[in-house]
Amino acid sequence: MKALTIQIGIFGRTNVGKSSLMNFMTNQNTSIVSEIAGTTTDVVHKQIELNPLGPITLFDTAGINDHSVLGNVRIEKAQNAFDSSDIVILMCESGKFNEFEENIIKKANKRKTSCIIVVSKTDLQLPDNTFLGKLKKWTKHVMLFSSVTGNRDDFLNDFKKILIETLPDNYIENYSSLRNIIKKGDSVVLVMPIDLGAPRGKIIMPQIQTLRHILDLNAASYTVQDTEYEIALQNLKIPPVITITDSQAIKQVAAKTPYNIKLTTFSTIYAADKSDIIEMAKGAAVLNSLVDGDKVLISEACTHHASADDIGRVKLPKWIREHSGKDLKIEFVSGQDYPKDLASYKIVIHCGACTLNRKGMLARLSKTVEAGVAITNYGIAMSVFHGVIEKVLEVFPQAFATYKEAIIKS
Ligand SMILES: Nc1nc2c(ncn2[C@@H]2O[C@H](COP(=O)(O)OP(=O)(O)OP(=O)(O)O)[C@@H](O)[C@H]2O)c(=O)[nH]1
Ligand code: SF4
Ligand SMILES: [Mg+2]
Repeated sequence: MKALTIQIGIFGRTNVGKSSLMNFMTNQNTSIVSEIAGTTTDVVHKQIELNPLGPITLFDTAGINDHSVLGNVRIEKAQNAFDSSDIVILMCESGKFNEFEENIIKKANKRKTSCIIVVSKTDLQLPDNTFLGKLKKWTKHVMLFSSVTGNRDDFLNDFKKILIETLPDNYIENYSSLRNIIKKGDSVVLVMPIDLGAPRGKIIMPQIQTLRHILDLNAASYTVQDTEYEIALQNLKIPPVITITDSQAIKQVAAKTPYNIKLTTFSTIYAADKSDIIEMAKGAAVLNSLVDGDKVLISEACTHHASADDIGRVKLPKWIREHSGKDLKIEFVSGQDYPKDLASYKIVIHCGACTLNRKGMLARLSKTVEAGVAITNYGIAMSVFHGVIEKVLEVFPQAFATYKEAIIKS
């Protein structure tokens, strides 16, 4: 399991603060911290869920500058941790970056492993510009850290941004949120209506990807149109663990789904796999508190030809006006260019972004959130408008809790 996660090793001199960083990031006292150099003698690892990237494994290692303190076996273990790291965190203190640190970066470069330099103990001494300039020559990813005065959320948010930029595409692309929902041997019903909006002779991307992830998980899927949904439920000897439906049919499907069967939509799964379901759920809550004059941006990642009952151009504006009962200013944008100035919008409702890769969608999401604007996607918004959002989010407990919390606050 560990091998399937992103592996990040923390390296640096003894006493630089590696174990403190590990504990700070995991929010647990996983590693022993002490002022005695050479405290960590073995590799300590701990997994954390770093949404939206999924699980990452952090390794805290022994400082490998003082060979007399460590036996060869331990040096070898730290070396193995280095070899299996997808990303290397190199810690140093302000003003102390010499041959030892340079060798670690050189080794990482040789393996084409990205390196993030974390300057530690900044409460004691902040690095000056000359020192920072020196570090930037080695990597553009330099972070400042203090285990005493640092804020965990801020640090992890900055860290996530660097990971998204740094990690090879295949780490970012193949994330499947379904692995937390179904297991080997489970049954899943997929509802895919073939309506006017469905492309001729094809199955759309979010559905194909979900199907593929179900196969990868060795679960069984049963695919029907909404008109055959009840037959599917009757035919299965054991009820499915979950029904996943196209958002367009969510209302009818929800009405026919017994309470013991979980229910979600392809768009919700797509949001979890391709962007950040927690942020999208938080954004969805804003749809319940819009006021007159609020600006809504409907954003599509491609310029497809809009049909007469197009979801983005026709249905969503109608539903959002009906749901809010407010006088809203609704604008549209489509294609490669995402607006630079987002601050005037209250919320962005984004399409599924099937033409963007995960990095691309995450970049749009972080730009929006940084501008202080809410974001959600078409399918999640539709679940809000049809009154089924809580059922649909139940399979994503953190997103569900965030949605509820945001509703209470608004
Ligand atoms: N003031 C201050 N002290 C720190 C900070 N981080 C770590 N320390 C202290 O520095 C000492 C070493 O910290 P550790 O986290 O054990 O360092 P390490 O790199 O894991 O050390 P070894 O396992 O011995 O290689 C401890 O006394 C910590 O309390 C920091 O951000 N600020
Ligand atoms: S990029 Fe967006 S608008 Fe274009 S087809 Fe995919 S989901 Fe639809
Ligand atoms: Mg340590």
